[in-house]
Amino acid sequence: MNDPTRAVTDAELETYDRDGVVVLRDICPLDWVDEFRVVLDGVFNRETDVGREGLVTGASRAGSRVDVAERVRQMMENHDVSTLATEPNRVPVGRNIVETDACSWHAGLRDMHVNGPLPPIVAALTRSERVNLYSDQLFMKEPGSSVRTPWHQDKPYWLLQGTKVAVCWVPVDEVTMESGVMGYVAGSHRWGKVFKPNDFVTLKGTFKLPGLSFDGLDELPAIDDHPEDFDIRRYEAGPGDVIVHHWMTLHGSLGNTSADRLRRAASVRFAGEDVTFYKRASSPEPFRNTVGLQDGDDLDGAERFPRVWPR
Ligand SMILES: O=C(O)CCC(=O)C(=O)O
Repeated sequence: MNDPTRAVTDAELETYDRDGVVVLRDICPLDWVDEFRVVLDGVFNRETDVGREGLVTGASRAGSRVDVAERVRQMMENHDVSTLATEPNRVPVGRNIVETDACSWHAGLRDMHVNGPLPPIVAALTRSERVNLYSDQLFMKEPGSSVRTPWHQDKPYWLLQGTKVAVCWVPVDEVTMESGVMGYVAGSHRWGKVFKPNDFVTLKGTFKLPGLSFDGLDELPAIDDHPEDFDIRRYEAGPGDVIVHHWMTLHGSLGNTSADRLRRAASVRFAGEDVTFYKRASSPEPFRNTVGLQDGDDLDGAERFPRVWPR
């Protein structure tokens, strides 16, 4: 149950290298996905007072949790609605939870990242002899929540340096064009640019958090204004599938505008063999001030980044 159902093919490797994203169909055992869904639900539906404080302090040991739909509803009162991360002309209903770094406090979730099917997949795609877990982010878009995950690139958010960073996006529901399909700008991992990190609440805004610096970072291109200029791939996906992207690939998702489809997924982040710690000035990670490593240090030096491959 813990191994992938099959090996990554040469064609999939080639696609990942060329496009910076690849869809691996039917690669996770369904009984593993069933268990994963239960664990994710436990996180999404628990009673908690964890909020976005960690984003401000960087000292959280319980990650951060934001109901983006709730925040957008509040912001609609005094912001230009067209700048907010919603589908046009929609008022979000229900929840749109973004839960960051749950694997740092949830031992069961962490165990599924460490001992499940993802590590050998990442080792194959990044051609790495060794892989460490970095962190995770869990996404739940309730029907009608209509909040997009705006276009962004992961590199400016993370406390890492290197090239072999891969992200596994693992859906536990059927995700359709209407229920929050993921989109990727193919080839953008090779543009050589690092973009200002999006704040996830507006379509183009960046974080206004104390201590962060975006000096030297690039402005995000206006992808939604000129979609024809970009090679945008949207992939519907469901239980058993994993979409893997390179950390420099631009990506985002549409809002869940469906009437009755719940859309839950985990983004599990891994570091391959050339990756080291880096206290990145633009990183809003809620745990950024807790790691205790120096720039250039091996990730093995921190308990929160366990070695996951070889097993
Ligand atoms: O599920 C989503 O909407 C966004 C996922 C994401 O940004 C990621 O996998 O890094």
